[in-house]
Amino acid sequence: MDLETRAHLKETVRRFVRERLVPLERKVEEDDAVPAEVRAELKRLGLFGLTIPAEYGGLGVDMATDVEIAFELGWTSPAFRSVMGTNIGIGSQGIVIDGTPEQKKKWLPKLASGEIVGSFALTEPDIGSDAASVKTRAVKRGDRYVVNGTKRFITNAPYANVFTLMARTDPSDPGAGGVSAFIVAADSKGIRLGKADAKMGQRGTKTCDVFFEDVEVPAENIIGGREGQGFKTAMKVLDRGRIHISGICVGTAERLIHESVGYAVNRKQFGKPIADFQLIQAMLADSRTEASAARALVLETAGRYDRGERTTMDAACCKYFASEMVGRVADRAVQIHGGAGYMAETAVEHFYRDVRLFRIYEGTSQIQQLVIAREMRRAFEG
Ligand code: COS
Repeated sequence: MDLETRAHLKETVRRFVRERLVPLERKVEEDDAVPAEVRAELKRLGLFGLTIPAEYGGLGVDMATDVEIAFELGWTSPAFRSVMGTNIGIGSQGIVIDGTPEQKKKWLPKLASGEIVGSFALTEPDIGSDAASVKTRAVKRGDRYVVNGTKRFITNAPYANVFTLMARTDPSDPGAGGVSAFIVAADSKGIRLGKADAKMGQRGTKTCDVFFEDVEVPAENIIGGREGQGFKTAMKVLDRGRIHISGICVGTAERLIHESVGYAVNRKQFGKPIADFQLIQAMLADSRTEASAARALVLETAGRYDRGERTTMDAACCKYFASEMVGRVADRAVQIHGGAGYMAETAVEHFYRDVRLFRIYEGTSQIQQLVIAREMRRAFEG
């Protein structure tokens, strides 16, 4: 994508977010749903195909552009991004990164256009951070696999047409090597959805359990065509996803800072704007400094990703720092708003709840710390 097209895309998304989506935030909170017409508009903008290569009908942006767009999308409620978030990220990238040419040709054009929704099924009732211990089983029978198991908290599962499913194909290997990734059509016989999860925040995003009962999956749907690669595929998907989520965290922090400055300038106490008080100024300055640091780290990491460097550690640093940062910024935003910040009328109230998830999904902060330390040690020991 040339620089001019990239600038145009960014400007289009910025305007759409600020003029169309921000005014709908309260409605999304109240309805716990994104209006259907917004889904259609996001499709028309091409955003479902943001990261899918142009040869398959997507916009095929590089990581640097991906995070620039994430900065813009982060400005509004996470529910809007979630509409196409799995198609952009964890619901398509397994196929983009490790899929066979036939798998790419079959699935990516429809994911890029938004005709179908992709979803990523890794987490299970007993398997969260310990992702290599997947219990869902896929047993080979002739030219198919028969899948049994339960997946939990699966984002966009209620809308999904296709799952990237991690299942154990080799029961003799209880770890990462026994796991394979499959492309599973959501209308396959034997798939059942649980009821929508009731969540702390991120209203309008949908997650639920997915039950697989003797689901038959064609053997050709194993991602990359080889057993035992599924955990690595999942990790590569998450390496990319973590940079994107970090971009979203930066965008949300900047929105919260915008709300905070606006409130501090207009709210008067003791006869003057609270922005005149140094204790308020300190909170604003801390938030701006931390958001700027996260922005720089995310851009630097995206550039390195695009240059083909190994960014597992850097992606974890981004996710760890940016998600913790936006938690602090949201907390200060509520504090600056005082009593008003605790009330549902202000945007900061729902963002405070929304951002809590960023420290948990796509790897908790503690998992990011573990990945960072491991990579440091690996580099040192060679
Ligand atoms: N890219 C490519 N390959 C990777 C990788 C990466 N980022 N990370 C690990 N691998 C490979 C390893 O090289 C190893 O391969 P070999 O056996 O050939 O050497 C294999 O995968 C197993 O790796 P490891 O031993 O490090 O796996 P662990 O079980 O120790 O797990 C953590 C590592 C904890 C980092 C991993 O399970 C994880 O990220 N958990 C969090 C999961 C998560 O984010 N869940 C959120 C829900 S999904 S939205």
